[in-house]
Amino acid sequence: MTCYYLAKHLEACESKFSDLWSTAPDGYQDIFNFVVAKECPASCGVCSEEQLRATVAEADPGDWPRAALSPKRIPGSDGDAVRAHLAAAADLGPLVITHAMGPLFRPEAWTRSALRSRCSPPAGVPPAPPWPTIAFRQPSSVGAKWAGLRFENGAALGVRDLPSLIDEQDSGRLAGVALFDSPANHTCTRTLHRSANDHEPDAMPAPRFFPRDYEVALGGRDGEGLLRKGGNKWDDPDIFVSKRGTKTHVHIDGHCTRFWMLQLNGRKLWRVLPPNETVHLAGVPNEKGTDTHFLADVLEPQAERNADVNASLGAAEHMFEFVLSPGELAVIPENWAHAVFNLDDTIAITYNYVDEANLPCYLASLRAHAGRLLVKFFSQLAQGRALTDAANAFAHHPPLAYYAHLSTRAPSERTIRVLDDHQPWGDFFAQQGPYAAGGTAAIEAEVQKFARALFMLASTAPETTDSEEAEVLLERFDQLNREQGGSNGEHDEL
Ligand SMILES: O=C(O)CCC(=O)C(=O)O
Repeated sequence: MTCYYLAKHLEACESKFSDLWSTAPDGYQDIFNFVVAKECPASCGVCSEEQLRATVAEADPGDWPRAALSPKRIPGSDGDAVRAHLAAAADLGPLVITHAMGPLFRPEAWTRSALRSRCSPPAGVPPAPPWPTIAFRQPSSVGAKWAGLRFENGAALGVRDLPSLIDEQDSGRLAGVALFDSPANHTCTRTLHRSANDHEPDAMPAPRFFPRDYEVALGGRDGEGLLRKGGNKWDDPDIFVSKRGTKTHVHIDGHCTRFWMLQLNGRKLWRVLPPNETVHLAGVPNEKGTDTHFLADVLEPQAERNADVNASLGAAEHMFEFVLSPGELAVIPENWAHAVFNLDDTIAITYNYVDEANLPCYLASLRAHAGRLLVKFFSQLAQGRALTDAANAFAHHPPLAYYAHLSTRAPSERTIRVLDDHQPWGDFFAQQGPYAAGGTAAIEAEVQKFARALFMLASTAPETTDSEEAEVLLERFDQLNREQGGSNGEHDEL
């Protein structure tokens, strides 16, 4: 039983976390004031102050109990080899592309001080939301939250722009807080090469190895539209800025997405495990049964405080380990668990995506989600919600709209493409869907087809049994959706 687990589940405890944390390690006081003292009322005699401190201590990663595997490393100039690996990455595992951006990457442009000065808001312009996305470890999140991290918007800890986060990290006040998965376009526009007309030196274009993202297929030219994360423009790519010694607990990225990470400053140590090894990670399903969090600490397999759950890590035969250095780009395939330790202060850009390789897996995960939404749709109708209103609202639900769209238009060809050149991000977004030219009106017309399918689904009340409800609804929805013109060939070329 881990300390984390006890903290979360034991009610009969002798002392309080807030007492144990009364003197927090340097750099963690503000986090603890903010979170631990308020939110860890449960505690227990088994947990010692020493054990709790160790959850955030700057311990170097412990050795893996077996021999680690090394991922394939391919130079960015070898597009064919990259493409071949990406086509089979779900089986082969992670890939490191070396010199990924060629001469576009100049290390001196990506130091902390260079980033700080490039990302300062213009003089006289007060910082405005959306605030930077930050994350930090808290003892009760391990095994209970994605990546063992608590996410906040920066304003919760007084961080309203990237320069102030860098300052607070360096002063030590927020050394344990990372800028994590923060939309780069909001957090620091100048890090991205947005269009052919913007001549921002050193801004990064979309890497040529990943020209497709089906998750923006219903989006428009400038990233507007019905995007997965709630319609936010330019939700990806994301930027990460972390201090040495911070770590991201083992986790799996959601919805079968793959992601790439381009390392811009400092080095990160990665440990990556194939889907068939997650059984050794002491998974805890979340309450909804839609995700699993892990108690085992793959970055500290020998840690005394985790001896019970970490013991099973020794049974995991395949684990890839690598260090990602500036200029290198890592690709982590869908459903591969991974953990990261920042060996230095680091800066990186990431993008989660769906292309021909992981589309079937993504569609299967969307289908499960769409089934739950259809059940919810019917339960709202039963509670008296007006049909037109409900059909319209649910048709705009990104997972349902994406499922309706992609399940009828999934390309038959699964060829992975690699372009000749890196592209400005605006061009990247523009080429994702057939709707860019028509703007949001064209996207809306498309969504209205799903609304009609929902309307007709409800009008022909299905006879279902509880256990089969979602599946029966999905089958009918699929049929009605096709009839609404989902596969009329008009937009088949995504
Ligand atoms: O770099 C990090 O700290 C974590 C990156 C990661 O695991 C992810 O984005 O899924």
